[in-house]
Amino acid sequence: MALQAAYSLLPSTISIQKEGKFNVSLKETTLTGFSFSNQLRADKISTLFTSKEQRRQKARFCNGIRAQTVTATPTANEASPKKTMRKGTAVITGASSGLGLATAKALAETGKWHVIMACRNFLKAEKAARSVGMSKEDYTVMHLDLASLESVRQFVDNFRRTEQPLDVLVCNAAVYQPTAKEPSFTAEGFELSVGTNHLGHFLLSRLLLDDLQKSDYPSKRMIIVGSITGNTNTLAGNVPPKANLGDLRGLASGLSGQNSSMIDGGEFDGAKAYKDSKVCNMLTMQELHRRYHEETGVTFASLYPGCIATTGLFREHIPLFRLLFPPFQKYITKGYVSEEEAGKRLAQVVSDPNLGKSGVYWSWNNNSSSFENQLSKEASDAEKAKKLWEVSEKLVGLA
Ligand code: LMG
Ligand code: NDP
Ligand code: PMR
Repeated sequence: MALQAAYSLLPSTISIQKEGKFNVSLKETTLTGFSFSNQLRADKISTLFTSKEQRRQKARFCNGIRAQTVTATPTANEASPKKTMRKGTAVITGASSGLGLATAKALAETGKWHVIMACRNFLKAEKAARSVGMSKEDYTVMHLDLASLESVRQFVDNFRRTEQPLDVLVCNAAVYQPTAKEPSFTAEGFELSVGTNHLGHFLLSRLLLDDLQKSDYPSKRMIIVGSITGNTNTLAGNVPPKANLGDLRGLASGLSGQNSSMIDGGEFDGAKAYKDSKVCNMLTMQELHRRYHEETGVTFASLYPGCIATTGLFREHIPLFRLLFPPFQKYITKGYVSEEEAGKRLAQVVSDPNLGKSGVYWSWNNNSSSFENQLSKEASDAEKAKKLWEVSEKLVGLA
């Protein structure tokens, strides 16, 4: 019965193998792995071109090679990655556990990055960094509580006072309240999941865009972590409750619980609020791309790193779920990835020249090769993205 119900949810892009295993999309199973030797060639070639016209030729040439290897192609506005004398500086929100911590570790290990761990719990972040073996010179912990817009502004001021450049911003932190019966609220009175995951990051990204723009780093990027569960063109996105922002009437009236704590104006549901917040994250990335990519040269991207079933995200779920969810994802859906692997994936979106295209929602196939994934109808709705932008601006005090 459960299986039948699950099958009936399948959209046309999802294939099911005979044994009853799920594959997220056909594209994932048919893509070939990407060839490292070709990439090396492309990078060698890139150093041979210097003038503007030569760079254009190089872009055409390298794009040809890349098209055979991965689906990513660098855009005209992102300068070709060249050797830089200084380390890159990446701010990662929620780097005290899970994906954020694994990404901080992966970047620090390259020796090319200094990571600003933007965390609500200073001591936890410091301990976490040490527990994964990060060296003191590779990171700085700075306080940021995304559930307070005042704290977001304070963080930006504190960061600017350090006079470090900002080369990459990773909006990663999130809360998930699957078992909450009643909504809880941020300092400014917004429902906690959307308030933290979307509104806190919305203000942070808008404020730090100026700093990113000023950076002289060859590849400046802003990444907002999305998820498959917000995309209703997938099986995972069809597990109830489904994401749906409706006409944003609840958000427009302040998400305060007076009228509604849900974006669509409906009854509170913690799992739906989280999935809605992920749709907001993916819409915001695309709106940033449309408004600012050309003008600033910043690459905007989102991603689904795979199902990291062991992270702290599920801390509020019932114990039975926490016990069964990792084996379910490992052996049944095959969507499971370790924190380490997911961290490497996000680190690629931060610094890999092949993933320099703006406006993309990245995913990985079973061979761990990246590809540009399709977002659901709602998560790619440009009208909705614009409306979300305008309503969010008002809520965070930017308009
Ligand atoms: C909502 O319910 C709540 O309303 C909301 O408040 C919030 O909590 C939200 O996302 C959180 O959940 C949605 C959810 C609740 O409902 C469903 O998912 C509907 C389907 C329920 C079906 C449950 C049966 C599971 C059977 C799995 C079959 C999948 C197909 C596999 C094909 C296999 C072929 C061989 O649901 C739950 O919360 C229930 C808890 C779900 C736990 C998920 C783990 C499933 C465990 C399945 C056993 C796996 C055992 C692992 C061992 C593998 C060894 C090989
Ligand atoms: P974790 O719970 O392990 O990490 C979330 C991080 O966010 C923690 O460091 C947490 O801090 C931080 N955080 C929560 N609230 C705030 C706040 N108010 N201010 C600042 N930081 C805060 O979960 P994951 O690593 O799994 O999640 C990371 C991202 O990955 C999220 O965006 C999630 O949506 C996304 N994702 C996760 C998937 C998964 O399967 N796990 C799949 C797809 C996407 P603290 O340590 O203090 O609690
Ligand atoms: Mg889901 C290909 C199948 C697939 C994938 C990749 C995920 C990812 N999930 C899949 C399938 C299913 N899940 C099926 C068939 C079920 C019904 C048994 C199911 C159930 C389920 C639950 C109850 N899944 C969940 C939950 C959660 O509470 C998680 C959630 O929705 O959090 C918002 C979750 C997730 N499943 C995933 C991923 C990545 C999650 C974590 C949520 C996220 O970060 O977006």
